[in-house]
Amino acid sequence: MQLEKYKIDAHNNDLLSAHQRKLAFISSEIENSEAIIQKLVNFQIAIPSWALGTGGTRFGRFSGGGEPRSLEEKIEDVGLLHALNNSSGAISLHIPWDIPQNPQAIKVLAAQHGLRFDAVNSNTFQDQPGQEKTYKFGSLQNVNRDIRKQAIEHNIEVIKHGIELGSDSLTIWLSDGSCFPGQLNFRKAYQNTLESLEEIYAAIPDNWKLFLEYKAFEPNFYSTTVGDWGQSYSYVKKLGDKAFTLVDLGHHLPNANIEQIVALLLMEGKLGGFHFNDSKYGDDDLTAGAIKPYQLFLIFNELVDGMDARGMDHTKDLGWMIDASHNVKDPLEDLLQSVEAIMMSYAQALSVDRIALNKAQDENDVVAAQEILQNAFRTDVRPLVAEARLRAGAALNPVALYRNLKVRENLINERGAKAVSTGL
Ligand code: LRH
Ligand code: MN
Ligand code: MN
Repeated sequence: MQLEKYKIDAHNNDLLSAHQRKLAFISSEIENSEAIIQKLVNFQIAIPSWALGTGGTRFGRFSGGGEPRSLEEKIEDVGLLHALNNSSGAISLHIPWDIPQNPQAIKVLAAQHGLRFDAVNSNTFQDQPGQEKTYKFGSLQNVNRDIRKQAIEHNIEVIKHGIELGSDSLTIWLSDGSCFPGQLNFRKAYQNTLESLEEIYAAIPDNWKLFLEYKAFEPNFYSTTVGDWGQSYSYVKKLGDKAFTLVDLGHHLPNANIEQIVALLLMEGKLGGFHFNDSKYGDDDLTAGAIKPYQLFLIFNELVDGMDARGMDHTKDLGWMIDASHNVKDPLEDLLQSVEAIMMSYAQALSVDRIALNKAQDENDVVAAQEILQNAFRTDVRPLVAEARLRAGAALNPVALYRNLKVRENLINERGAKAVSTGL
């Protein structure tokens, strides 16, 4: 489906005067609003190819229809998102869920939609049809050298696909671990995993990054071999300068202080990037900001502070990705909501008066510090995010335009009501 520019312009014209009123107010409230808008225009969040279809649970999956049936259609869907919000200019592929048969043509198609390829993800948590050896008892940690070798080779294969597409990072998430005490020798599992990672790391090109994503539980329920940020950090530290920890917001034990984890990883130069989502219980993969928006803001507060302290480029020096996929929403509407929530948190964090905050911290003025952060969080920055979209030629209200244009209905007409995407 094509989203013509004149339709976006007509939508924007309808909303323009109300938008300008709100923008004028917020610009008078926030001193650096112009600089924030510029940063928002440049900020891009990668869309995972596996979030374009309705996710499911092990109890069922309820497709909404019109889901992308091929990598080409997934790129088209991300292209639609990007046309609507100008903030989804990259796609993250999961291999072998998405194998580019003709990488050159795929690259051209992505470029036509203004998209680039973000991190490529390997998959050694499932057995694929025709696969020789099983990952039932782990992949990179496995007691069997041949199984480890198969998993290493798969990762190297994924790097090759990524190089062909112009990607510059590999994300490794391992489901490796154990379900029962005694099943695994923790130290041997660690050593095997480290040696396997070293072999993969040796195949990482010089201009690439390796992201090691941690997760506390699931599918293993007693131990996970890369179970928390400390474990990931200990591996990436040993691997070298191209290896970093990836934080997926849903992968922590309840009440973990994620913003503190982020601050410390950044300080150590080992924060690689994010998988944004939200959750109430565990790895629920709900829309970013749907449950704990204050936490999302506090994370961005640390990011802005820490990245600026290290002179990092907000747009390039970390990997920004969404990782969400659930059961009840139209996935494209959900992704628009996630991107909006992330942009709002980023804008709010950029509006924090850092000099005043530092002063309050240095004077142990707890109340003032809290006031500064909560003021920023309670400020409605949506007009700034909308203005960034307007300036970039995207829609003032992407979800409303998506609905007005009946995008899902069109996709169902084109692809069929039973079209179900590959992935989780
Ligand atoms: C694991 C995870 C990881 C996978 C994705 C499908 O829970 O977050 O990032 O690659 O889900
Ligand atoms: Mn993830
Ligand atoms: Mn996850």
